[in-house]
Amino acid sequence: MRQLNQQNLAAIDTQISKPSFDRSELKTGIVHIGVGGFHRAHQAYYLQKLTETSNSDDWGICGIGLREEDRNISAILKKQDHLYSLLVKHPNGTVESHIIGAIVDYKFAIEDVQSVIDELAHKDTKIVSLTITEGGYNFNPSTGEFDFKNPIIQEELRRPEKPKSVYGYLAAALKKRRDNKLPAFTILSCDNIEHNGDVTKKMLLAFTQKQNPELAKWIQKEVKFPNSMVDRITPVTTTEDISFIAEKYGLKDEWPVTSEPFIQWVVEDKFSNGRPNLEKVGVQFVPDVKPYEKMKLRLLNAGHSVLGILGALNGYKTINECIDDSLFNNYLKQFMDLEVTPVLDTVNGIDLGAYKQSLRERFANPNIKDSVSRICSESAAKLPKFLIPTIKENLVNEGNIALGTLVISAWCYYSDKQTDLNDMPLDVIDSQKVVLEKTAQKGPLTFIQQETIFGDLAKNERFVTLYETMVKDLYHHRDVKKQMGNLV
Ligand code: CS2
Repeated sequence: MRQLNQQNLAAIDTQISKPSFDRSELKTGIVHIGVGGFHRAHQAYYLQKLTETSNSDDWGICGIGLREEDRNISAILKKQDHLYSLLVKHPNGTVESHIIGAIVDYKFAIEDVQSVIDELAHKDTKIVSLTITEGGYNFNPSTGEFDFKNPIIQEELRRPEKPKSVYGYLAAALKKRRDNKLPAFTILSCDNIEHNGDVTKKMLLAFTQKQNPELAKWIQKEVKFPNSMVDRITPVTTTEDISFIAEKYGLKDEWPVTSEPFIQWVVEDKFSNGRPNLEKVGVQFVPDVKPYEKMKLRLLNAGHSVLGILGALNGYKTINECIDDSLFNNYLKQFMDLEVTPVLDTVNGIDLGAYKQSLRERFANPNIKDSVSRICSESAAKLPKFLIPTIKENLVNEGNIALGTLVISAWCYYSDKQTDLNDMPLDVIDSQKVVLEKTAQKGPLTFIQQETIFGDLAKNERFVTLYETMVKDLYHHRDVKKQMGNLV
């Protein structure tokens, strides 16, 4: 068996596609913070395709890890010369395999603060992109304001030369660029947040206004923050994926990534310092990405949460298992049609009916086996972006809220018991797990009174009455399918 690395690349099985460009020539035009499965299956894949089809060597990627959890990733990527395999799994069982070489360097910030700042401040760095998760932006979801109470932020305000958070690093690097008279980079958020670029801008400005008001003025003037909508379902890598690559290609890859065939990236065309010609490989550049973002987050991501949370209580382990159940499939369809569609704006050139249908087909891909536990993970950060706003908008419009409300009721049970309805333990992954459990145990009303998640939803009589009835029924009869069946 061959270790995946640059030296062995030439000798590797020809059935797996390999980067056709000279990686040693690639400059790191993009520095990416938060290299996980999604970035590797999405942005890095697009950049590989671009570098293969164009003559440009300006757009290699340097990955950055800011968290302790990134230590292991850093070691594996280093061992593999930042190469990894991407397995694209089609619904008919076909697997397309690629070795991706678009990431050419990686820096683990905890070990080397200065080299991360230097990389960001390097003249070749034109774009800093982010996948730091929905919960990573340090704002209070109910007020939308920057959270200055975070002790890490407090520390960074006192000691700007010792950054820890994404904002600390961006500020330190932008300061260095300004002082060295280099142009600012673009900050490109690729997280599932509506108006992700605007949010990043607002947060970085709030932070720098406190830390260094002169710098904040420069950032305001020089840095562009395009909004973007990203899409590709990327399940958690499993040991089976690692064995598949070992058996099929004789390759030792400790951190492959798998994905569905579908891929989409819609970006606002406003960049501070140039951009790759990604339109050549299918990226859409548009003047305003907001309608695309809202459509995707409220249908796909919320749809995932609907299936995941209800499915978890019902004992399902994968998303395709959920959607194969006709009740779940129908429930999701009704949720999309009756509760989400009325709050969406029309998106030019998109047939919403076909889009919704395609989502249900993508969820049904039997080879993806996307786990319910991944979908339910970090729900405290996801639901305020994916689902709760839809309920709130429907309350204002006097629209339908029942299908979404049952999901909130189920989430209360899930957080409280951490078991399915047959008392089988669930793998709850949430940085707010302890708080969620405590508040749910104090009672379902206390659960929805968590303002950082629900805002003032617990003050809405129509919502509270329905929610309390549903929770009572769920705790008493423990039959979520019956409740779902009554609603569709
Ligand atoms: C998922 C997303 O995090 C989630 O719960 O909905 O990771 C989803 O798979 C991607 O956004 C697809 O583009």
